Amino acid sequence: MRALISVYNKDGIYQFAKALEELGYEIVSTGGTAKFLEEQGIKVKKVEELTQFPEVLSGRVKTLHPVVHAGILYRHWVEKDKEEIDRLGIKPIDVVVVNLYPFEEKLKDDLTEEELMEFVDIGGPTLLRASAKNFYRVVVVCDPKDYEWVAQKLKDGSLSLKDRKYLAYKAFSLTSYYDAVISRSLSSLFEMDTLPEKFALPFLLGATLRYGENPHQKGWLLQNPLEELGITKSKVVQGKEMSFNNYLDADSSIRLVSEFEKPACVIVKHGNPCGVAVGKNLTDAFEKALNTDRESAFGGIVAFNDRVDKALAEKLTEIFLEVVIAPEFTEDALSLLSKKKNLRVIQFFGYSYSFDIKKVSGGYLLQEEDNQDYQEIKVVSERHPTPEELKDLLFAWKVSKYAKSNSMVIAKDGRTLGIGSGNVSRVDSLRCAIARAQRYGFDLKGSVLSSEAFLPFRDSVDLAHKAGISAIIQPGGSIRDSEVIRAANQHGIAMVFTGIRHFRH
Ligand code: 93A
Repeated sequence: MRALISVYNKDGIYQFAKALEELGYEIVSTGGTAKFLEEQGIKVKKVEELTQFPEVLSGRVKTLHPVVHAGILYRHWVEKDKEEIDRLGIKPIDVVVVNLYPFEEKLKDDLTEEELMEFVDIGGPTLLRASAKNFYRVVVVCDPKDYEWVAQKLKDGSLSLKDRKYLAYKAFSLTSYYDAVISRSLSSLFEMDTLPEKFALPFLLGATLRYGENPHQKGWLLQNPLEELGITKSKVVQGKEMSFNNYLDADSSIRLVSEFEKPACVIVKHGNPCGVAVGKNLTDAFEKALNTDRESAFGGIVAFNDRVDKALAEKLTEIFLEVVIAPEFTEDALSLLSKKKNLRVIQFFGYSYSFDIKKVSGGYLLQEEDNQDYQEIKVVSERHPTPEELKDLLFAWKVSKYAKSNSMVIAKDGRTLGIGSGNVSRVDSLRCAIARAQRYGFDLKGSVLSSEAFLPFRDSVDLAHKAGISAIIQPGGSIRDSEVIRAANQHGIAMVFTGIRHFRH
């Protein structure tokens, strides 16, 4: 019996090699691994002895040899294979233990292109793929976490075909992931601006969730290792495990809150913002966001773009919230929040734009993320917005980007007063936004309105005027723009066009 061991990360390899040796395996190893094991008293045969060929090109070619690969790929149940390896004097290899050059980790170091390319492992993935292909006979181990149980099962003879299939599946998952990391890193390193025709989406299982959107659906969290930031890379500081819906809402909230200057607060419910504010300080921003719509904020997800302190934590514990997210928490804030056992507290480290994927039956829709705010702010009405109105218009416009279509956002003084979203009719969203604002006694006089897509009719302008709204921001581009602008002029409303829309489905 023969085991080939070639590992970059030598952690735990001595114990595993020792176990294999005791089971009667002959250990074959590459240069560094052989040296490491020999120093600890394990008898090792160098791959070079096996192949009768030295490691060349500074180790670029070590195991890429027919004697190695025929030893791995040999099928003892195929007569011709048997006859061939006997004739060529090749001995079968039964266990292959490999871990790869750490290309992904080296991306973080400041290496030159040439230095980085040396961390692209060629022989290692080849060993893994060959062994995984031949799982009927070969045991392939690519993760140090598996050393212990594999050794144990080899010892008591209980390593099953199912185990070998699992190990093979793991090896192929690793090599596909490894290559995807290389491909995507090179796309930025080489400044490629196109996507390859076929490209892998290398996801890592981040967590098995309690369930999906509903309890009868299974759910998982997948991490894209090529994206450094985002909700899947955040830290759960305390509280119950995050649910599928928590992740969705938390994601919307960190993306929206990241759009604003500090200090800002966003409260999200069912994927929609229900209160957003910038403030004098974070507590002020929170109170304003909360008071947009206290009813909807019940059980909400709250995100901040600055450090949460004790005073704010006190306020946060007064109401029922599902998740609190911030880039930082003071110690005393955390100890206060920790009294609420079920409250999930998440530290996030930022958010970066990448691709947006939506599932449709039989495939996916892929798009660039919506990372453009507007083309140009063009005043189309007779009256120009005042500087205060313009500030509020741009604030509300950011919120519109994250509210599901059709949405209408009413705001004033850096805070939302009423948000209507996810309606199939735009004017209904406005009715909803006004009703919400009025329910809490807000005076809408001098407030502004943002519509994430064009106003198709003048009805929304008329209704806005009746409610006291004095300025409107929208993309423009409707065939009835002139009618809509006329309505604004009749009411003395200032209207600006952005030139782009922010549909969100
Ligand atoms: O440079 S390689 O791509 N060429 C090879 O033929 C080869 N075979 C194994 N790298 C190769 N390996 C890798 O070497 C393994 O994946 C492992 O990470 C590493 C172990 O080398 P050493 O035993 O010399 O430390």
